[in-house]
Amino acid sequence: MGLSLAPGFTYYPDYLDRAVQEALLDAIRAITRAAPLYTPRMPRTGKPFSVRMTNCGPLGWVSDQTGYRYQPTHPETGAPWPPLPPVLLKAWTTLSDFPHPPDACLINFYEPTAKMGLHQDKDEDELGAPVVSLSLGDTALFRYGGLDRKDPTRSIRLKSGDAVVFGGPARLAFHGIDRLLPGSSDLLPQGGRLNLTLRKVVRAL
Ligand code: MD6
Ligand code: FE
Repeated sequence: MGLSLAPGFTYYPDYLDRAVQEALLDAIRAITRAAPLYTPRMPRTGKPFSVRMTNCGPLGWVSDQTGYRYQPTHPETGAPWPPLPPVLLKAWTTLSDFPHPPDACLINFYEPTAKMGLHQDKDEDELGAPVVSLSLGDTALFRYGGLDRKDPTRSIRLKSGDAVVFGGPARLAFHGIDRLLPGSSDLLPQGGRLNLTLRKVVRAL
């Protein structure tokens, strides 16, 4: 039972209970052992992101000096991404209302000072599917606006266990993370935040 914050944008506070958050964290630890977090770089400038990333699923989103893209292998190890764990497939089935499984789950790790600039998720060919986002660890200030970068924005706090879904008219809305609230969760022993975004990349319809 979610709260509609804008057309196509639904917020599910406390979607994952503590036991499921811990199980998901264990699954992410196994994923990062096989596919280590790496530091992506901005296209053209090569400036490093403050967030580290990895992926699971058949495809993963990567960024380097040559651009943004989805690819089937880790950019540093060359290995295929690990499979999507059942807990993520279940969240997608329940939240997406889309009749095909996701192709990709991008895993973002935020140190206490990391942030993510305002952006659109538009590297997917299947824009009929929503993006399903799950948060673990420290609370983050999540900013969202409209389809134009200059549209007015609002902010919500995404805390550990919260889910948000960006679909329909919100699928290409601008959004970003302004900052974390350090010390707001004890899920991650060293603090910080994990965000997982599930996507259908390849056209299904
Ligand atoms: C984050 N989230 O929460 C970044 N993208 O750390 C995203 O960039 C995002 O939460 C698309 C849909 C939902 C999201
Ligand atoms: Fe995004």
